[in-house]
Amino acid sequence: RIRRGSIKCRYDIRRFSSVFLSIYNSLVPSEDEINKQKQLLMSLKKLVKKEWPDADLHLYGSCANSFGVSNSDIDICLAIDDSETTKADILLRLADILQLNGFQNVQALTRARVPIVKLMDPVFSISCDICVNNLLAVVNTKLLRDYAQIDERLRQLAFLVKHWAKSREVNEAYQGTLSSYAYVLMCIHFLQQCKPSILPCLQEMKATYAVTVEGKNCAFFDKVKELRNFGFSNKEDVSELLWGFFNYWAYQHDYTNNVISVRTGSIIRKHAKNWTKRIGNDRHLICIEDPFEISHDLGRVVDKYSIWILREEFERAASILQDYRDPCTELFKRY
Ligand code: 3AT
Ligand code: MG
Repeated sequence: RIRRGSIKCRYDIRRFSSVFLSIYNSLVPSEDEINKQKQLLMSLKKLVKKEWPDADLHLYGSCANSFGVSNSDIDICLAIDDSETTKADILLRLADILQLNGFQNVQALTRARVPIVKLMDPVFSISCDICVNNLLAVVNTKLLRDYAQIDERLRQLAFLVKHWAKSREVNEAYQGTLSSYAYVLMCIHFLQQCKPSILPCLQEMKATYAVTVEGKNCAFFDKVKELRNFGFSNKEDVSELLWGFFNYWAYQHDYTNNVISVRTGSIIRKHAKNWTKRIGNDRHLICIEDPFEISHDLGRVVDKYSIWILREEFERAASILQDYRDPCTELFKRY
């Protein structure tokens, strides 16, 4: 199957920039919401410290990586010494403490791929997941947050892509489509490879931040304030980038041979990673390398059925942005 996108939009896509920006602004969480999240974190910290004085809580995921739309759930990681006990026991004890302190819908999911306690805060009605010692997620959260500070177009693009993915129901990793984390990495990759590039590759630069987590050396340049002018020579705005993103995933990406890699700021061949054939449930039909767990393909959840859904959706989005007189409503139309 060979399909090609056009290089140009039929209408001047910049005419829609203000509409896209107002959609973006409507998705950004308010100060008030962020303060409520902070207060919830503080009250949870107090409870945790009382039981485990040496433990701590860290926010991760979209409430901390700056790609969270308003009213998202919040993700929290409990950092604790688990050498003498199991994660499951810690979670069960935590669930008891939360229940005793008035939290609602408390549930310990100890058999999940990432075991968590779910809860709802009775004051602000914020839903929250707490995991144990998932420190790689805390570090990848920092990487995403640091990228977001370099150029505001990343945040604009990623919010619109996430909003599109949720509206079109292609943001459900357990149903064979992609996680929010995967979409943000796809946006970062797109802005790294565009010409002139809008984002650098922080992991290829001199490391100013380095930690070892689960035996993995996580190091990158994090003095991102110094990179504020990095993408200056690229004048594309959010509407052009959104169209470019969908055009890239619809027509330009080589799904047969290539892996996108934010870690190297470029493309890697599937051959080089041994991701050429299905092993178990890992099919590697769209390959997105995790920046730290480099044996981990975030596209592995995509199966031979959902890859077609995804690619059809990328093509649909690209063609709407290319040909429609008024693309904004159609693009985000509920599936
Ligand atoms: P939402 O706004 O909640 O959709 P999110 O960024 O919070 O977006 P998730 O709730 O799916 O995304 O995941 C929470 C965080 O967990 C995001 C990332 O730091 C980490 N994470 C998620 N999936 C993976 C993965 N497959 N590998 C490594 N880290 C992951
Ligand atoms: Mg989340």
